[in-house]
Amino acid sequence: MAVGILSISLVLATGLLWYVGLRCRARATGQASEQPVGLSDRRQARLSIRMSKFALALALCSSVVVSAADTPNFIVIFVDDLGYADIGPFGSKLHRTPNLDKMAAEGRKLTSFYVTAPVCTPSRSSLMTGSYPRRVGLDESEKGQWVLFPGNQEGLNPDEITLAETLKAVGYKTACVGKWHLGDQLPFLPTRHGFDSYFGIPYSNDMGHDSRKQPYRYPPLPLLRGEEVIEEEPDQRLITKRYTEEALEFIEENKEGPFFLYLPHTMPHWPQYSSERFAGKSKNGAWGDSVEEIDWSTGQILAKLDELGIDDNTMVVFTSDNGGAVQHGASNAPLRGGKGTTWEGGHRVCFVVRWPGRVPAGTTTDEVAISVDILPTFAALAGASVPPDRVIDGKDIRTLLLDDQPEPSPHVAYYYYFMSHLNGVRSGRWKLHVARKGGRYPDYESNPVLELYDLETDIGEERNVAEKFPQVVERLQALAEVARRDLGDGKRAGKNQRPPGMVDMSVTLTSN
Ligand SMILES: [Ca+2]
Repeated sequence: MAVGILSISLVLATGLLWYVGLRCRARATGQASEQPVGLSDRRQARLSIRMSKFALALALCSSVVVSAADTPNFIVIFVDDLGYADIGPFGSKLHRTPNLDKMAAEGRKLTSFYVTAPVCTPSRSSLMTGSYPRRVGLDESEKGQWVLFPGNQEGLNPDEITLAETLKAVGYKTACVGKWHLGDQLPFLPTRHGFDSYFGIPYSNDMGHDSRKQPYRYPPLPLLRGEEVIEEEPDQRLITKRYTEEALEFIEENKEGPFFLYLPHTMPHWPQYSSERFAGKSKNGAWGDSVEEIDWSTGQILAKLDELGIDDNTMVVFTSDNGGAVQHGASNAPLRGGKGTTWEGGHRVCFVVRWPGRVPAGTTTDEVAISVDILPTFAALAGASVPPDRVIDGKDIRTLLLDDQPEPSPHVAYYYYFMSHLNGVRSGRWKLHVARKGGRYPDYESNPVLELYDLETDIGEERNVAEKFPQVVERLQALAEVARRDLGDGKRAGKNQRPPGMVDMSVTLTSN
């Protein structure tokens, strides 16, 4: 009853604030969303949507209509650079992953699950916002880099409504343990984006001293608790173990639920490390060792849920932030390419979901799903609302996760972007490559290509059938044009882009 009254009053308050927020925004920016996004526009837009974000937060609060007993806990294990075929359920014979084998046997595999970029930062921006990287301005950094580096001015815009904020608004406790990589300036840290707590190395583990020759390109690698650097150059051999301990502690403390635990592992991104129990034990060098330790970690988490009796009320997702780094030991078989490419091996990742009694055990679906879908799907399960004042790309895919006979994918098209460039589009069984990156950083540009592959009969993208199916090419080219108009392509601005967060002056978290 109390919740009901609270909801009604919040709805009324929200209506008023919502109106005020929209008025403020309209006054400050006019038709800002129709304009190309420049730096000064970015600052202006940032100011202008602050009010509407406040109203939104209240709007999300007001949707508390599902009682806590009905709402599941969520755990997302987001592994760094893990290959499609690096785990048993996706065909690895090299790595021993008994816990993931069991998880898949008790849950469902999605074999056409896509992230939105073949590298860290842009991919992570989509998981948090339900939007393509170009929509939220994190397709490439302000310096034209493919991910953010220590001390960049850019980060995830504080005005974005994240997955954590969406769930927090309906009473979830939230924690981020691991690699954030959406900006290292104060306004961009996890604790400013809806997470009650944070513990981890905030960006890639090669962006420190450990793996670089002198003179060092980056300051010492920081380990953060909350917003404080608690260690410099932490012993990376222990990082998976420490993340796991933090995760278990958070689960234990919040067993009454509901909670959202986001666990983006630092490993097996180069340079790989693992603790003594795993180091040198796999058949695939340091890569295999760290993958097997992540399997162990996942087993610890599942065992904890069982021990606490919250197994049936917790959805666990295990996936990767981008395709496997083959040069370091990953396998993306049978997919072509890997990390940093727009072949399937760069964008399609392994995905296992488990929720006993809700996700049908031991099943697989090949329907297309995208990392942007996590936000609206979790929101639907939690009784939360997706941000109504902006375009997001994600769809509610509860059917793909929970139904015995899932409905077809809600996505007419999936877009392969490399940094700012549209490189391809998938629709149904067909994938059209329209461009491919050339050169090396900092001169990445995409060169036009026209190649059509039938992913149903040619998952390895070996036979270009563009000449044989001109009408399919034409249909997919039209879909590519839809993306260019909406999200932009290269220097061409899209009409529905939002600015990234920017600070005027940046500092690094540690100094040499
Ligand atoms: Ca990555």
